[in-house]
Amino acid sequence: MLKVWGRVNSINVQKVLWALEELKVPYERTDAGMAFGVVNEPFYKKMNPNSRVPTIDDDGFILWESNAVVRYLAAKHGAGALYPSDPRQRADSDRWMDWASNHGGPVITPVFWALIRTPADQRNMAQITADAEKIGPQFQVLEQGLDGKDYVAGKSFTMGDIIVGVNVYRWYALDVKRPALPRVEAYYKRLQQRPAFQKHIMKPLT
Ligand SMILES: N[C@@H](CCC(=O)N[C@@H](CS)C(=O)NCC(=O)O)C(=O)O
Repeated sequence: MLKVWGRVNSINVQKVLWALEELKVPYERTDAGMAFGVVNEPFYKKMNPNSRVPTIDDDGFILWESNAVVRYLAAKHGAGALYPSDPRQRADSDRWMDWASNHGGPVITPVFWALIRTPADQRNMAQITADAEKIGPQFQVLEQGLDGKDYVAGKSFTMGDIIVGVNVYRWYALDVKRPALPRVEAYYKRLQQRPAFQKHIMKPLT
């Protein structure tokens, strides 16, 4: 059976769990990372020398880098659906995966760490407010991208929605000011209808 290493409160692990749930692929998961340790053990470093999560073992095929894992799983189990067969729709889905990892996600990370993983008495609220203000302009790009679309690559849910969706959830789950972005809000509501999103993503941030 496919094995996944990684703690469930990791955004990168969540992408993989969400994809597996959408694809209805059975798996075994082992906690690893942060308080769980494991990532610095020799057997783990042999699989993933980055000492990061997630890592998967699919019948001896070891893969890390969460977006690559989601692409692999989508290609293997979701061809023509999660992994679009039309090259342009696939490129569109891919583009939004890269956008989320290079633009949408990185502006959320400092705010997430400051509000969720920093004790209240050590938080620099002025810095958090300034950092939170950088998120809206990035998500304005998604707002434009969703014009005329239900999902990032068109009418159907694809792998790109997983990488964008985990970041959308984090932004809305953080106690920060957000500009009104009607298409992003409607998209977020659409994602919330998905049982796999409810199960793996809609959890308190820790
Ligand atoms: N680009 C990598 C990043 C992996 C990464 O940084 N994972 C974080 C968790 S989100 C991690 O392993 N942190 C250290 C830990 O959990 O011990 C990916 O997408 O898989």
